[in-house]
Formats: sequence, C-alpha cells, structure tokens
Amino acid sequence: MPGQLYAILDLGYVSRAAVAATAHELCAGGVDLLQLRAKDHTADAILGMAREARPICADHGVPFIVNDFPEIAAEVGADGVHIGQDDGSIADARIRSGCRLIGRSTHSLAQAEAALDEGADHIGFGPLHATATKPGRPAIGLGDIAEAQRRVGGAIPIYCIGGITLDTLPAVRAAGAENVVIVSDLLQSGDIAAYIRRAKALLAAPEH
Ligand code: TZP
Ligand code: MG
Repeated sequence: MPGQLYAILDLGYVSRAAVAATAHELCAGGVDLLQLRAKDHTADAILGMAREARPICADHGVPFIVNDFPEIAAEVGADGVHIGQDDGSIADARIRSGCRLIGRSTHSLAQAEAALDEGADHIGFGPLHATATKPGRPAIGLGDIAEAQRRVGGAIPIYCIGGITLDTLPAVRAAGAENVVIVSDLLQSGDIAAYIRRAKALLAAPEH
C-alpha cells in the first residue's frame, strides 16, 4: 500500500488570509489528512480558521484534524484532534472533542508504545531531523523507525515527521517509514499540487 501524506496547514508558513485557499490546494492535490496548526493565534482566531478549512476537507473526503484544541475540534465537527505529550490523556481528548481520530506526538519508541497502549488512533514520530517548524525539539534520527513500525505500526498508523523534504524522504522510507508529515517544504514549495504528486510518487515506491 502506498504510504500516506499528512499535511499540516501551519500558520507559521501560511497567512491568515490564505488559509482557505491553501486548504483547498492541499486537499485537491491529494493529501491524505490535513491538520490545522496555529501556535501564535488565539482560540477564537483558530476557531474561525477551522470553520473555513473544515468544509473544504469534507468536500474532498480528507480527514480534518485540529491541533491542540479539543473544544474547537468539537465545535466544527472535525474528524480528529492532535495532542502533544503534555496535553492530557487520549481519553480526555476524545471526550472533549467527540472526534473519532485522536493523534499524539511521540518522540521515542517508549512514547510511541505508550500512545498505542493509551488508545491513540495514530501518532506522529519525530522530529527525525531538527526543524524550524518545531524549534527546540531535538532530532531523534532515523534509527528507531523500523522498530516503531514493528511494535506500533501494525496496530495504528505512524506518521514520521520533522525535516522531511523531497530530498530526505527516500532515506526516511528506506529506514522503514510508511507514512509522513511534511510541513515547511511543502508549504514553501511554490507549487503545492506538483509537490504532492512528487511526494506521493516517492511514498508509492517500495520501501526497500
Ligand atoms: N512535530 C514534530 S516535528 C514538527 C512537529 C509539528 C514539525 C515538522 O515540520 P517540518 O517543517 O516538516 O520539519
Ligand atoms: Mg500540541
């Protein structure tokens, strides 16, 4: 099966005014999931963006995930909410959001296994490489991807993340990754549709 491409519409790279158009480009281009992430915006502002992006994702059949805010996910009827290591339990996020998909960021094999045990529906695993999109978070490298796939990836999807580009993706795949999240390289590419085609071609190629 081809690996999945999870896009994050990150307001560090996309202006507020471009949220709807970018959501449309990402969905029409064929991403498999879309997350709204807006670290320096108020909950009210994020609710407004989520209201714009939500129906665009629905029109394209792309699951829509809200980062950090279970109540906003609930308010707009998102498919999912994504939480970090310090954002409370999966069960609590599920109750507060009412979402069918609860994702958790993980930064080690132990955290990946813990998220599975706790009932996460999918996980982010990384950052594989240091990245300006998540400053201050050390790179974990590619060495644990294959073991994470063995221990966790058979039960729930693992989305490898952090510094993935069209240039680094082949090595990430060769290290055993099935699915990836790409943020800055995709959003700054200048041609989202063409970028997605190239990324998905790499994800469809055999891993080894
Ligand atoms: N979590 C771990 S790395 C990361 C997040 C949200 C950011 C990945 O962004 P980029 O630009 O693809 O490195
Ligand atoms: Mg978070």
